[in-house]
Amino acid sequence: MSLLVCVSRRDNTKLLEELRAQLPGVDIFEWPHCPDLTQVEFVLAWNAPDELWAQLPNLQVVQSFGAGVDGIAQHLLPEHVQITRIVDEHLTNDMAEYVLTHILAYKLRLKQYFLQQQQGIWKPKRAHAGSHVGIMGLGELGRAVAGRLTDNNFTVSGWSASPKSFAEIDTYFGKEQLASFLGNLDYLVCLLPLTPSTKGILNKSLFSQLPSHCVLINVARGQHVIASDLIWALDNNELAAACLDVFTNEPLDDEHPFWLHPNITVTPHCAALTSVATACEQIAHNYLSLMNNQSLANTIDRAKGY
Ligand code: NDP
Ligand code: OXD
Repeated sequence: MSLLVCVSRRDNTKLLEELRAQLPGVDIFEWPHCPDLTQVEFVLAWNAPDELWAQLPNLQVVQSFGAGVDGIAQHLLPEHVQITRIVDEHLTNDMAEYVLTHILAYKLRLKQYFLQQQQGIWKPKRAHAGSHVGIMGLGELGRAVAGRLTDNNFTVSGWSASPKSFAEIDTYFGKEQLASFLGNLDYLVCLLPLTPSTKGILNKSLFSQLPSHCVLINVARGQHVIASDLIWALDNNELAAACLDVFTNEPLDDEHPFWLHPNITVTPHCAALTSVATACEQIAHNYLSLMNNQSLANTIDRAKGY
C-alpha cells in the first residue's frame, strides 16, 4: 500500500519531508512519479487532475490538502472511497481574524484614508454605522467567524442548508429563508462549500435582495460569484463594496477588472492557509486509521458533497 501526494501548483518539498517523518517506512510518492499506481490506497490531493482517479483501482481515501473538497472530482470516485479534509483550529482562527479585520477596516474607512494620505487629503468622517453581519454557511469556519464577531459586538445572522440553533445568532436555512436572511444586512460573508447548489449563488438576484449599503466578503470560492453581476451591482449602487479572497482562476488574471475596481479589495487566497505541520499530523492519523481499520477524522458526507 502506498500514499500518493498530488498537490498541484506548489513546491511540496517540505510537505513530503514532513509526511515521511510522520510516516516512517510508508511508501510516499509524488504524482506523476509513482512506480505502481495499483498500490495506491491513499491520495493527498489539491487540484488533482481528473484523469488521475481512473488509474487508481485500489483507492480507499482521498484526503484534501485544505478545508474545501471542491478540487476533488467526487463524481469520478467510486462510492466506497472516503473523502477527508483538514479541520484545524489555527486555520479556523485565521479565518475569524481575517473576516473581523476586513469588516473593521471597511467600517473604519481604512482604505479610504490610506488613499487620501497618498494625496495629502485631510477629511475625517464618522465610521460606518451598521454592525449586522450575515454569514452564509455555518460550518467549522462560519461558526468560528460568528463567534469572533459576536465577541466584538456585531449582530450576527447565519444561513445554512439545515436548521440550526445558537444562543447568540439568528439562524435561517434553505432557499425559502434566504430572502429574510439577506433583507437587512450590513455585511454578507460567504463561507459556503462550492457545490452544484452553491455555484454562482452570489449573483444579481441575490445582490438585489441586500440593502444597497451592504459589503460582500467572499472567502469561500471564486465560483460562488458571478463576476459580471458583482461589477454591475457595485457600479449601480446595489452593493457598496466587496472584499474578495478567492477567484475562479488563481492567481487572478492580470487583466481582470477586479484588480482596479475602486470598490473591490483583492487578497491572494490567504484568509486561512493550511499549515503543513498540522495537515501532516491529520494525514498521518488518517493513513494509520485506514491501515488499522479505524474510522477516519474529518470525513465529508459524500451524499451532500461537503
Ligand atoms: P463546512 O462543510 O464545515 O460547512 C459548510 C456550511 O455550509 C454548513 O453550515 C452547510 O449547512 C452550509 N451549506 C452547504 N450547502 C449549502 C446550501 N446549498 N445552502 C445553504 N447552506 C449550505 O465548511 P467549512 O466551514 O469548513 O468551510 C467552508 C468553505 O470555506 C470551504 O468549503 C472552502 O471553500 C472555504 N475555505 C476558504 C479558505 C480561504 O483561505 N479563503 C480556507 C479554508 C476554507 P449544513 O450545516 O446545514 O450542512
Ligand atoms: C481551503 C482553502 O479550502 O485554502 O483550505 O481554501
